[in-house]
Amino acid sequence: MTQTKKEIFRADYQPPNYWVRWVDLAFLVEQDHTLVSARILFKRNRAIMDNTLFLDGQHLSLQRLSIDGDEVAVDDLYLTDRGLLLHDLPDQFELRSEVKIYPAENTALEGLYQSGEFFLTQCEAEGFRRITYYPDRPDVLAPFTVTIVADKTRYPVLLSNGNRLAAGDLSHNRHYCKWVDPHPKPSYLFAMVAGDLAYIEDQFTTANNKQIQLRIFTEQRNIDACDYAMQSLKNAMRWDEERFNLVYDLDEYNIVVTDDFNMGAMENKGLNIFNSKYVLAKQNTATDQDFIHVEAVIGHEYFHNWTGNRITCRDWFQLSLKEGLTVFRDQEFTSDQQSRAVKRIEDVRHLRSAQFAEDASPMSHPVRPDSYIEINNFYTLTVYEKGAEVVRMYHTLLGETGFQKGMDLYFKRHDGTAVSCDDFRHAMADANQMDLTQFGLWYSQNGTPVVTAESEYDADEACYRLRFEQHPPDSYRGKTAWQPMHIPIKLALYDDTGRPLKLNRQSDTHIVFELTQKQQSLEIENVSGRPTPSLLQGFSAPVRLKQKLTFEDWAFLAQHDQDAFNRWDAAQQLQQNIILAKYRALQDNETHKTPKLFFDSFRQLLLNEKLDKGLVALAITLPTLQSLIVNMDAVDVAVLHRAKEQLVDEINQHLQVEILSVYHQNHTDEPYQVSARQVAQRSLKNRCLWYLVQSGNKEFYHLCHQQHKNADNYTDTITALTLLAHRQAPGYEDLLADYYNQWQEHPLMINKWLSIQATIPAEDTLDRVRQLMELPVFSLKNPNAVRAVLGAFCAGNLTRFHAPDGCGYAFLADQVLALDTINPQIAARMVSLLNDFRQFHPDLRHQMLSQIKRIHAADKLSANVFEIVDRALQ
Ligand code: 0A1
Ligand code: ZN
Repeated sequence: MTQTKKEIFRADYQPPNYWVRWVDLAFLVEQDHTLVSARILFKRNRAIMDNTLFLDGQHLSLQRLSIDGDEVAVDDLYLTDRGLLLHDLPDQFELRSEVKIYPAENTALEGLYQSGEFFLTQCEAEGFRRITYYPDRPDVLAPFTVTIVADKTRYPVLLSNGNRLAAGDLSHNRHYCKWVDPHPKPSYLFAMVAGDLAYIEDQFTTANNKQIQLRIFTEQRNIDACDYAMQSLKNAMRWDEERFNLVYDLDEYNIVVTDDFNMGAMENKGLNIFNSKYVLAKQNTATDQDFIHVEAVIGHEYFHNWTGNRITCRDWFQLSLKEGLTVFRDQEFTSDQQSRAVKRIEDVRHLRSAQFAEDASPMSHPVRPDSYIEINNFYTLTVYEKGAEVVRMYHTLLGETGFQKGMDLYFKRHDGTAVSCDDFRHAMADANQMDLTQFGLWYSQNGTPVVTAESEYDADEACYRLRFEQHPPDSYRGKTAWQPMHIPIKLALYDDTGRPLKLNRQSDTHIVFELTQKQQSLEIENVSGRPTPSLLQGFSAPVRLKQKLTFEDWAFLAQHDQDAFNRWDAAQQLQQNIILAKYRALQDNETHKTPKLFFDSFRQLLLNEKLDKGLVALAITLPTLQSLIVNMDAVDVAVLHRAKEQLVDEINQHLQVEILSVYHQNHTDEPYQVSARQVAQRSLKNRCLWYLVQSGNKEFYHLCHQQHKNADNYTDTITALTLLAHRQAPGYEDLLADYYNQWQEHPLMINKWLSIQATIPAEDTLDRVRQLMELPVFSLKNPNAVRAVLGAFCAGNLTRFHAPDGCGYAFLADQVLALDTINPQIAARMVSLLNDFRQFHPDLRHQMLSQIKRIHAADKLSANVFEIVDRALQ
């Protein structure tokens, strides 16, 4: 093991010794290398009496360097593989440097790298140091001017941040482009692109009547798949004006699309770079979910322009300042465009299965972490998704008006600067004259708090009392004792006819109870019969709520709750209870009989025509194995899978007629649209098809083949193909072969084909996966392909990944070690798939741990992978 990076602590934050006044960069792009010339004006930070300056720099070949025109011999510099130390510096000086870099050799996809035939950059979090020597930290903000020079034939498109100022021809078939970004920004928001890219364009007129030029650049072969993304961009720009009063601030907005990207997309000022997965979408190549994700990610990156770019992070510990807030904003955008209920349920489903798992794992960390070795390991569900829940709680506590007042004050105070999560909290508090001191614990205490609720009804007094208690999470690992948090609990009470009770003098039928103490009670008077409580409506806080409701109570809520989220959740609780009961019975060699009430409740939801069909589809979707495992100990995955299958069989036995009829009712031949109504209808129909095919009945295989053949849209085709392949129904291999022949030149489409096969729940799937990885369409260098095969197998095929002989774990470890030499960021993401080892049966857990140990002991591990496995072993 070689670990070259040390642990960095939030408490050690120091402002920089020098600020940067401006940056002027010039890129001379050649095929095999790029020459980067930098002119940077530094000015000493008067608050600090230190005239040394450390400039980050990695994988740079320094050609020359001068200070105020005086050349410094490279041999005289304090130069290491992490950067350059300058000392005895004047108060203000101009640094000039020239470095050579080799983008085609950069497989880590950080800094300047090659994708296909073009070059592009990724600088967040610390990629800029692979481009030039610079104080590569988010609190150093400067305006940038960038000139790019390149061969005109090979690289006709030259882009950078801001507005294009000039362009023209040069000798030797070269040309140049000069870009100016007037908004001071940290280096992580820098971007540049050079290549032969096609584009589509459009305009947007802002609320203050400015015309913005919008362009999406992509390789020619994808140019017909960008229209939906363009429309999404315009929707996002309008929405941010209307809901947040935020208007775009440059003359142009450019997006570049690449197949080679470590994450989803990047919000570089005025020049977003997108993973092709979140831009390219056409009716015959994208599912409804793909379209919705495109709109959400386009929105997310656009919203960063104000929450992230105009106001950025003081240091990387504050990452959730921009990410939590921007995820909250993109969630609201999707909720306003699509179905709010469905969006909330999907987000919480993801949070409770994946973020709760992270928060119970060795990687558990607060929303604002206290330390890290490799910051790229902290682009986590906790920082993003739990961070968004924290922002949502301000919204729940303050209401839309109060929240917007807080946002206004935040921009008024901090526009153009780099700030902390505390600054955001203070703006929210001050704008609303509210004390949010205790609320700050959401940023500092890790783990998922547990809230228990007990109720008491006093018929004589007509009084109903709810007693709440909050408990520290098992995984809490702060240095000080855990403190009770400020937890908003939105709730309602229903009488036995399903009508909500009036809860206060204002006759509100729901209230937000603020749980701030360890134990706290709420009393409601004039309650004429024992009500059924609906607690934590809309999932008003990211906690594990434990309440003693009966099977009948859950069924009642599944039928009556007016809060769509809690209605879905009640249905889930019923399903979860049954699956767990079957799991225990299987372990004890007993049989479990599902109560009739369950099927009645299921039928009511399935056939309820008044409900949003998207909600019905979710309510009849059984919990995933992953979401069950988070709430269990010593899990035997194979038995859990069998328990779930038993329930599916019983549902089919009792309700197949109804399921088939709902399928047919929702199988229309309307022309395809990505409208909320049609998306909901397809999701319900395809969930019904899932049940039908699970029965193994040939008639339904036929139905599935019919849908596959006749569909006019990709959602219906790929669903049918997936169902047939996962059941290994007759003919599925031919369908897969046809698919490959049709789409082998299209990486996104092939990735779906790879994922379908990696998630077949069959004994020989690991062999299949190994074969798939030999195909020319697969490469460990491509993160999307790695996620499509490895990610899908390990996270989406739990029975095979957790095969009792441990072959799944050994396979993952082999791949992680191979990947680590290519792309440490992706290797670290993949090794994290072993992080939940504590949840499993000792036979599985020990094998998972032995693979973690094997990786830990390997030579030359990246800091990225080292940090994950080292934490797991602590
Ligand atoms: N800020 C981006 C996510 C992102 C983070 C790191 C990256 O490279 C290591 C790339 C993108 C977002 O939130 O969309
Ligand atoms: Zn983001």
